[in-house]
Amino acid sequence: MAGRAAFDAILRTIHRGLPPPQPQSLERLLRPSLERFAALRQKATPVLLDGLMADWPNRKWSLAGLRERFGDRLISAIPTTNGRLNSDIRTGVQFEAIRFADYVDQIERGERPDYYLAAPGDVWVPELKQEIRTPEYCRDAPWQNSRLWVSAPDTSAPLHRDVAENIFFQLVGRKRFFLYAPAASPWLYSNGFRSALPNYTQFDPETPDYDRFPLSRHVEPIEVILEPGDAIYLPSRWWHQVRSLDISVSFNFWWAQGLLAPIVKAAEFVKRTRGLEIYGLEAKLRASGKLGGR
Ligand SMILES: O=C(O)CCC(=O)C(=O)O
Repeated sequence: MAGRAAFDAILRTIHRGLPPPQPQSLERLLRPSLERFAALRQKATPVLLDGLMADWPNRKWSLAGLRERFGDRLISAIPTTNGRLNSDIRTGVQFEAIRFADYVDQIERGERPDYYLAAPGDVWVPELKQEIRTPEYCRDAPWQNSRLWVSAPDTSAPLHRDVAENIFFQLVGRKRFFLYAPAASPWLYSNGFRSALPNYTQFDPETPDYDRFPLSRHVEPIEVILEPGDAIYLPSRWWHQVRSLDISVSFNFWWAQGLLAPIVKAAEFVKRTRGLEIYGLEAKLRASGKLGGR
């Protein structure tokens, strides 16, 4: 048995073959205080957060408005096949630069482009960071990152997880999230430790293939639909698969603090020096003076 499968088998034995129970639905809280949020982080359970956009200067988001501002800009996007983000266990997730307006035009014509627009906020659309305020819960974290997501209906990202914590804002359209607790991992057929995507699984909760992945029958995802104006907190290492139900615009903040910060910083340093994921594309565009520009 290969490393990851053997590791997961040991974990299942420790749990006597049964996954620990996870909540059926998520709590919804109105702008919890810093102390309350610290307590939520301790519990490491996702929660819906209301009222975090109350102090944003712009709360009216539209695709047309974004095109007006960023239409000519080159923006990063991940190629998709039939709406599903391309991921490869040998090469990981690749980014390409596309023209913002071309992408939006295609979506508005009712087509599904062969891309999922996914652009780190600070580097590619820094103007948005003036309007989409970093939540106070993570403002002082020693490692932070953010991303703008724009997609056609029926675009999806496969089941994966991140070490960083996440607050995810849904700005336009709806998205469906499928969530599993970290403790469900040994039942989800994660990719091998040495693959380019060890944080992705082979199992797909939307089209479950129980002949290939029989153990996944034992774990049920939490399903939640984010409406425009909703935000969700995802603790470190929670599995998530996300599908756009409509034309969708989202913006999220990842952060790492405490023991997680050096882990995330080291992983990002390795990716940056090897030019992996977004970093290779950023280096190329920076050299030609086109990063964040036209
Ligand atoms: O919205 C999506 O499609 C993916 C979001 C995601 O993976 C994340 O915020 O970590």
